[in-house]
Amino acid sequence: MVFNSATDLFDFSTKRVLCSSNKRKTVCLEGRFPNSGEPAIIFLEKLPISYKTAQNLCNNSILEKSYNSVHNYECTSKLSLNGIKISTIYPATQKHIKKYESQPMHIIDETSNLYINVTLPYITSESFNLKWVYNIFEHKAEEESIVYEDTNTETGFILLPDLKWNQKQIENLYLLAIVKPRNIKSLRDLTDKHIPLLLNVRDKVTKVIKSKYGLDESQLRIYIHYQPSYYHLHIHFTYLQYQAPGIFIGRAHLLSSVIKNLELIPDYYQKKTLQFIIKETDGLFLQYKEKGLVKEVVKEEEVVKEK
Ligand code: M7G
Repeated sequence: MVFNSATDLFDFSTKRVLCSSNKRKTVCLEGRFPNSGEPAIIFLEKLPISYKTAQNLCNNSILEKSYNSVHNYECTSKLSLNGIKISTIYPATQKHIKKYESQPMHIIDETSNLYINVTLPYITSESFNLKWVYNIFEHKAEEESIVYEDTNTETGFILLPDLKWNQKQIENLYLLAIVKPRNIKSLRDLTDKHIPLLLNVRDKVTKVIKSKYGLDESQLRIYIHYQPSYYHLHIHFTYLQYQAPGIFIGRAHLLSSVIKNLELIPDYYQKKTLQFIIKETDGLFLQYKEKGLVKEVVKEEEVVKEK
């Protein structure tokens, strides 16, 4: 949603908190904008303190001694140093709401058979809309944000800032390379034939990041999510020191390992059992649960009986 004035945002009425994180300093709210029938999500995130901001904070703030210690202070800074990034999703579908809602998680062991018989049919019928990706390709959206474009239909890609990055400081640098071929849904579709594509993305993006943002390849976390939210292959580039969401084991696969695996075994990702972490309310989890494919601990009495 594009706001004509900040008033729309101020008048957002909150229905509930979907999730929050003290560590990441974020909170995600479900609610409604004034005069709109459909639900919306707003995601608020405190911005990292860059070196420049830190200096300004020291020079331009009111400091009060904290009540419990002589060494701690509470700092009230100028509004301009107190930025909060706000992202909105409007209209928000039930799928969006589930994606952001805090939920118990589970780990699934997906064999190649389970991929073909459970995951693939589900993602073919149910995955998130890719219109935003095609709009970017056709320069109908975010054209001014494109950092680099390689137009080759087999090895090309578009590099642009991820929605999560406000581009103001490298402390939370987050860029996305979206590949040009439209037939690679995820890691599962990658074979040795895609090595030139992956190398091209890695080599060109790291050069661009070095010249534009001054970071070396060794300072970047470069990875692919499995399962992704959007089934059109894209590669995440984040600053290594930034604890970006989704960098944990069970979600992120380092690009360098992906390339090495494909060099060793051409159909590695068609054969491999892949583990993924998924929320309990996710439709894909429910498919696995219905089919009795979620690992559960056998009750103690049953173990005793079997002895
Ligand atoms: P993912 O691995 O499919 O799943 O990543 P995730 O969203 O659970 O991480 C998709 C990435 O695309 C995320 O990092 C999103 O923040 C980003 N993204 C999603 N949308 C709808 C947009 C968009 O419209 N523009 C941009 N620039 N990034 C987006």
